[in-house]
Formats: sequence, C-alpha cells, structure tokens
Amino acid sequence: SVCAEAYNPDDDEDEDFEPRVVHSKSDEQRRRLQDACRDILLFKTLDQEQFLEVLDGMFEVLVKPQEHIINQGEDGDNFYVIERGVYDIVVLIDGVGKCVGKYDNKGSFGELALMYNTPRAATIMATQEGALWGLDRATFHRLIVKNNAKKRKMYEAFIECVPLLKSLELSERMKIVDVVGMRAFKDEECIITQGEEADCFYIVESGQVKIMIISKTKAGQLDNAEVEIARCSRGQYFGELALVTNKPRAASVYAVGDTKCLVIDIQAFERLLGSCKEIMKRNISQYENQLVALFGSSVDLKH
Ligand code: 1OR
Ligand code: 1OR
Repeated sequence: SVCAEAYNPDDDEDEDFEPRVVHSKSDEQRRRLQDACRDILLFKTLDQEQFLEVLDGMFEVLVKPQEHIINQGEDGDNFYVIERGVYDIVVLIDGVGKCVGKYDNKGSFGELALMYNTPRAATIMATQEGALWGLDRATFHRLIVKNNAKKRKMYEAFIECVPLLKSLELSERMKIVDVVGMRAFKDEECIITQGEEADCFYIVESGQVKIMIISKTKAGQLDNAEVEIARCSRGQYFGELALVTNKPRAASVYAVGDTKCLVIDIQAFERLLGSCKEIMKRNISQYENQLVALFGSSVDLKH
C-alpha cells in the first residue's frame, strides 16, 4: 500500500456481515435529509446504492444553543451532516480554546476521527438551535472509509501531477483524496458566481473552465457584460482567491465543454493546503500584472 494509513478493504471482510442499520423516517424527514446531503462532498463519489444505504443509516439530531456536538480529544462516535444551524469550530491552542472557523447552515463534520481512528481534532459547538443528521461509526466505516480505498486508486495518479500539490508529502496528498468530492459540469454551466460567498476550492480533472469578470465599461452598456480573463485545464486550480483573501468571489467561472473538477471544502482547504498558500499567494500577486497587460490598467473592474 502507498502509505501507512491507506485502508485495505480486504483486512476486515467480516464487516460485510454486519447488519445494515436502518433508521426509519417519514417522507418529510427523508426530503429534508436528501436536501441536506445533496452537496456533501464525501458522498459525491458513492454510487447510488451506497448513497441510499447512507441515507437509510442516518438519524436526526436536534441541538440547542451552546451544545457541544463533538469534544476535542474524545473518541469518535458519529459523523454529522448539517441540516440547519451555525456551529463554531473550536481548537485548543496552548490550552486555550480558539474559534478557528464555523459552519453556516451547511456542510459536514466529524469524519476525521472515524477515518483515521484518531481522537476528535476539534470541538464543534452549536451557537443556535439546529438540526443535524448523524451516521454511526460502523456504517460510516463500511460505506465511506471503504470507498476511500477506491478513491485513492482512482485519483492517486491525477493528484500526483497537480503542480500546486508537489510540495506536499504523499501521505498529505492522499489525505486530500480522502475528503475531496468530484463534480461534473456541462458546457457553459456556471461553477462560481462573482460576488458570492466562497466555501470551496477546485482543481480541474478534465475539460476546461473559463474565468469571466464583470467589466465596468461594458456593464455600462449591457447588463452584466463579462469578459474572459483566463482559462484553466487539467491539473490547474481556481477558486482559491476568495478563500485566501476572505472576500467574495472575484470572478465567475464557467465550464467549457463537459468538465470534471475535484472539490475541496474550506475547512479541508485550511487544514490540508495551508502549506500551499504561499504558492497561491505568489500566483495571486501576478493577477494584477496580467490584468494590466489585458486591459492596460486594472481599473476596469466592477467591485
Ligand atoms: P473529527 O472527527 O476530528 C472534529 O472531529 C471535526 O471538526 C473534525 O473531524 C473535522 O470534521 C472538523 N482541524 C481539524 N478538524 C476540523 C477543522 C480543523 N475544521 C473542522 N474540523 N481545522 C480548522 C480549519 C478551518 C484546522 C485547525 C488547526
Ligand atoms: P475566487 O475564489 O475569487 C473566482 O473565484 C476565481 O477566478 C478566483 O478565485 C481565481 O481562482 C480566478 N486572473 C486569474 N484568475 C483569476 C483572476 C485573475 N481573478 C479571479 N481569478 N485576474 C487577472 C486577470 C488577467 C483578475 C484579478 C482581479
């Protein structure tokens, strides 16, 4: 196997004989659950049958303000998908709890302790009333962790040739593979909308994307006139700017032909790509120069 933590599905065949966990749900619950799970990256590489098994295994958890759903240092019991609510991510730094991020009415957490058999890496606290969907450890293992072995095989070669990730250790790159989702876009489909809030980062796996920016001069004559400023193809990344600068999306991004992208959520981005940020910042500092080359100045942008 490629690294110490790689999971070998043949090691525990007996898991296949564990009974399937099914928590029955009303139609209305099922609808809410399906909505909450639609964009969960960890589910994006499951086949339909596995996905339905995941939904069957999930159970509703209602939470109150200040409630700790997860405590740093404890053993992992469940994985959680957010239906609604805002949750602080608190990490002990020199013995003092520090809020390092939050989940705002979407996303998921609690996968790390279950994937790697480690103590909980952070405390997750509800800041208001909320609703979650839990998935127990055994079911998470049987469906998600087993799928990770397949994911590593599928994406290992690709991830090895992404220039941005060259400086990482192999084991670090494989941890990225464990948590990425894959999304397919049709020709002209909008992937990122300028001005929106950012919660993820993309790497092009196949096809191409074009980056379009709203031009002030053109917008004067025409509503939302966009001009193309760049393209990205296999191995290139986009959507980093808003995450690095903590600002809204600086441009819109559209698929050119059928396109597939790896998607990394903002928490995984912070956790796993922190050491690549310097490279990104260096490239970002080039954007302004490119802009001047394209338009003669950088004042043509609508902010
Ligand atoms: P877990 O099972 O370890 C806590 O339980 C969960 O918090 C963890 O899985 C992740 O799903 C989630 N570092 C570690 N875990 C994080 C982080 C995080 N953010 C969310 N979780 N960092 C913050 C990144 C914004 C890095 C902190 C140094
Ligand atoms: P984002 O999160 O802001 C849009 O979402 C993405 O488009 C952005 O991250 C970048 O990945 C990309 N040159 C190249 N890429 C750009 C540029 C850019 N702006 C945004 N993206 N610029 C120079 C133009 C020649 C514009 C700089 C403002």
